[in-house]
Amino acid sequence: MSRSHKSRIFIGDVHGCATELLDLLELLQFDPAAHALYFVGDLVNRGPRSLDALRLAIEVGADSVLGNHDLHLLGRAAATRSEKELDTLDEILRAPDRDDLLNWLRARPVILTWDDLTLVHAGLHPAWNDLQATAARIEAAIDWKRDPFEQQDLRFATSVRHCDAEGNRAPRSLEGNPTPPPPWEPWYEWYKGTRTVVFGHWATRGIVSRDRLRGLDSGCVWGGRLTAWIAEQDRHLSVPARRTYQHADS
Ligand SMILES: [Mn+2]
Repeated sequence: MSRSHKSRIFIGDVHGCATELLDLLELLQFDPAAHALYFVGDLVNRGPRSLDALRLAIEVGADSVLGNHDLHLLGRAAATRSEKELDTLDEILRAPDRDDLLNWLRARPVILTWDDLTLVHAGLHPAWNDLQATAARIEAAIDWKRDPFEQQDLRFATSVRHCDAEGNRAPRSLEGNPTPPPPWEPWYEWYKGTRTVVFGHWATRGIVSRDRLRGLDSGCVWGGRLTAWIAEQDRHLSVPARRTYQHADS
């Protein structure tokens, strides 16, 4: 079976929930000969088994776009970012296969596009029309010797929630507000593209199933669910979190 005939399966934010990832792959009857597997990013951090989640993604031949927590891990490894209170990244940073794992993660794209779909961790800027060119530009500009969040487009793609029509981000003071006042709207309200955007990053919003939008972060690490979307069938499958691993949101 050629790659183009495989069903594409997208999995939401794993955040180190490797046990639930195994549960979900079993429920999906995941078969690498029949399925192409993609993660929306944030494979690691906050949850209990980030090392296993990362190793598993690589072992099963999956691909992923970079999420803000993946970038934070790479920043910590490069000492361009410092430890945060809720980080659960030490087991990766101390692993014997650390370099292989980090090299794999560092090589992941920021945006992946097909004729019909786009995969990005958080969201797309209203001014990004040619997504392939935008992705190439962002990826070419990454300098791993600097804090990745200093690069504004990279930061946008991996962390936006609300923005205005010009793509200006809502101020930090409004980050926790689910319905901030105008002009702030969820980034996807400004999306004019034709491809369906598959994304994660927004556990408090949860599953988004609207025209040209498939948001897959159902908050597994917060005690919610881990969700997969099978593109070829337009079908969701999910498994419950075995427990609540984190209580704060971010
Ligand atoms: Mn995220």
